[in-house]
Amino acid sequence: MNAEQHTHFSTCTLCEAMCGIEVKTQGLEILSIVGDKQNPFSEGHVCPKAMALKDLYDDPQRIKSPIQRTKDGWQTISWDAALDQVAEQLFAIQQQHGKDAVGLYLGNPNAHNMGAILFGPYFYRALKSFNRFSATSVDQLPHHIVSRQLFGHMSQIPIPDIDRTQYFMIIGGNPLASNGSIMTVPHVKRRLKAIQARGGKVVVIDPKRSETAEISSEHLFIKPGSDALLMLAMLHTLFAKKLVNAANVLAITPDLLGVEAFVAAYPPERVAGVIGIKAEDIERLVTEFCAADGAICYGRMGASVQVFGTLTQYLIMLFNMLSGNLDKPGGMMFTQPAADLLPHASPGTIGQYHSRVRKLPAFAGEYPVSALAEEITTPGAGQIKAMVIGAGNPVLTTPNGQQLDEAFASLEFMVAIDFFVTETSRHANIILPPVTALERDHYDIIFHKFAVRNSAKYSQAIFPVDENTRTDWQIYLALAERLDKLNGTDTGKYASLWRKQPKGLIDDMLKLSAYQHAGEPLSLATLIANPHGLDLGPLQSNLPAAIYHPDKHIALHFDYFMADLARLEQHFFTQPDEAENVNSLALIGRRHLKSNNSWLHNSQRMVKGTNNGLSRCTAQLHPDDAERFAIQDKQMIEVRSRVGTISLPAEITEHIMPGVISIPHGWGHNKTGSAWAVAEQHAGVSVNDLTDEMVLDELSGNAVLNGVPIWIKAITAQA
Ligand SMILES: Nc1nc2c(c(=O)[nH]1)N[C@H]1C(S)=C(S)[C@@H](COP(=O)(O)OP(=O)(O)OC[C@H]3O[C@@H](n4cnc5c(=O)[nH]c(N)nc54)[C@H](O)[C@@H]3O)O[C@H]1N2
Ligand SMILES: Nc1nc2c(c(=O)[nH]1)N[C@H]1C(S)=C(S)[C@@H](COP(=O)(O)OP(=O)(O)OC[C@H]3O[C@@H](n4cnc5c(=O)[nH]c(N)nc54)[C@H](O)[C@@H]3O)O[C@H]1N2
Ligand code: SF4
Ligand SMILES: [Mo]
Repeated sequence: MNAEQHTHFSTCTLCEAMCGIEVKTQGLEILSIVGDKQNPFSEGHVCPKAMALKDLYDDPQRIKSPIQRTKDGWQTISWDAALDQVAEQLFAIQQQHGKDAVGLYLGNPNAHNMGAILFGPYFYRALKSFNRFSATSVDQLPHHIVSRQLFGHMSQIPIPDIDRTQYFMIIGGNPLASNGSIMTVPHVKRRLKAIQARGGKVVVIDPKRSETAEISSEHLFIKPGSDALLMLAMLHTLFAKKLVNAANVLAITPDLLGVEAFVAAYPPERVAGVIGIKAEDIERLVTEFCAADGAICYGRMGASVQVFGTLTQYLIMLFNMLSGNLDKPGGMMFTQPAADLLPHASPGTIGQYHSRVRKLPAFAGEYPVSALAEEITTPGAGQIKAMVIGAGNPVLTTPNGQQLDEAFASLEFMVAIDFFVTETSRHANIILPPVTALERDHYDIIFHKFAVRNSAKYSQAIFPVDENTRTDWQIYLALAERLDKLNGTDTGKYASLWRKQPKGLIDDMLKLSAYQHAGEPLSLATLIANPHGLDLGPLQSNLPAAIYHPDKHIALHFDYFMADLARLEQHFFTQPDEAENVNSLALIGRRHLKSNNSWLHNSQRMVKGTNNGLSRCTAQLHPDDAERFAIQDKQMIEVRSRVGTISLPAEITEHIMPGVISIPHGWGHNKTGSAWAVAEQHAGVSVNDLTDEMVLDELSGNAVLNGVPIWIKAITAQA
């Protein structure tokens, strides 16, 4: 007899867009996943990745019980034995070598996991190690630092009010592939087209004519890594043309007009040749921007993971402020989520202490991940001897991944909280597998805060709890409790935490909210009763309440940010053109709608289809560069950087700026010992074997993944 069919309304957790989904199940089988048309926020939109949630659940290689590496291969062990062993090993290593001997790396999926966000910290605290790292420092670290300094909290980040803007300037973001980032925005294509339909403009500044550039009103190529110069020239123009219009923030930002002195040295003519955008175009962009009733200057990945990523994001924020677009409808606004984590979370501390080997600054309790390998391989007190990896694959996703791979092989112990044997977790002694996204309750505690409308939605797990499965929070809490016990720390709090669960904290936060539904205050029960989610209206102006500094002023911290102008001058205007640099190209990355960093390649549905006969892992280059280096389309080429060499097919396209080469990240599934049969057939190579752990955005320690110098040559005839 067939089990009954059920329909569940849930949320896709794969990217930041928070699309509502309708999931049909029968017994323990997922039958289908489609967009939830009744979801007021995503209105039925999904991208092809939504079905990957089913593939992930069904994946025959997904790990469902803890496994331990033995000389005879991986062996299944019980949850109790696995958790005990992990806690005992970590404790023993810390007893012998000190607390910092255990390192922690947290990957991107944690941000989509309320349990890991709310209960993971109990584990990190029990660990008491300063050696903490995460994917933040290959990503959005500059945004956090800018928000921490200006607005007083690392996560108080202004969000594009896309639905009301008349001018959307996108610098280094490709939302048509990524579905938006630090801008939770389902159906972004429709919303971008709507700007144009209401007479507004979408402008894309990108070294690649990306999918987003293709549907924009105007696209301008920019030389990778030079966005800070563009922003300086734009700010210069704002003052030179007397377009400053910052009445709404001047009273709370007394030194705002002081920006003029810092940008005086950057007229558009001075930077044009360096960045590849004509002076008159820079001036025109500024004039158009200021004429629009509601304009957004938004910079994302491309602008962040570069040599001046933090300075660029800072200047972008100054530009929004000085043009009167911060906190203004149609500009950059502060989302007010129903469950607000910010008042309960640390605002983030900058540079309070530094990494042991390279003395890189910590931010919010984490060191830059570019320093991880050296902290493992450099002997001395505080050397990392064991690693905990939670939902991350840094061997493929962080700079000089090859070096990190070797460093991981030298560890005494590793535990990975992951459901695959990946390029990283293959080094683990024990893998603790949580359930997949649809099997756990979900509330987007991070991405509701970054959304382009105020909204709230709680999704319950689509399958009943099974005593053989664990969610991430259960794993973290179980490890924390064991570690505290071994350390002789009071474990009194755990009984109530197990009872409360992360959803209890969500309920508490919802009850503090000013929002109401049907005349009643919000609570978990309200959201459970409304499984399509609640729309809580458009973004609202919220200054000065949005400021976390006690004086409610925006603090510009010229001393901190503008100090980087000296490095910028040195970098762009006084560096000698070394002979080798003449033949170098600038490496940039790219995303594809059917990938998600390193981990959806084991789904046949995600990797199938051809790219003009090639895999998706290609090196895109301009016809002029192909001719210069005598490279044919689809020919295998060798790409070399300071740290490594990879070989992959060339894809010649006019969509890329001359002098630039684009290679996607997250590929390179060819390492012995990982267990991803489909991914291995589409292995590709890892671009992070080229990115350089020694080149950083020095202000923040963020990795530089864009603008990396590389050298190419053809290696065979036609591939
Ligand atoms: N060159 C280059 N490198 C980049 C980037 C780039 O643009 N260019 N982008 C960077 C960015 S923005 C990011 S965020 C990083 C991402 O870097 P990482 O976070 O290190 O890598 P992911 O590929 O996201 O790895 C996620 C891992 O978590 C596991 N996982 C998935 N869901 C869950 C879950 O719910 N619980 C647990 N415990 N595990 C889970 C997956 O199986 C996978 O192994 O990559 C960065 N690297
Ligand atoms: N399909 C899919 N969606 C994803 C992800 C994924 O892997 N796949 N990853 C998710 C994650 S973790 C993140 S952080 C977001 C990121 O989302 P986005 O911020 O939109 O990032 P990308 O799609 O990588 O787009 C970055 C753009 O910057 C351009 N660029 C590169 N260098 C420079 C430069 O120096 N200057 C300028 N102006 N532009 C430059 C690139 O050509 C590219 O078009 O996407 C999320 N969504
Ligand atoms: S856009 Fe993002 S959230 Fe929406 S279905 Fe695709 S991956 Fe999921
Ligand atoms: Mo990211």
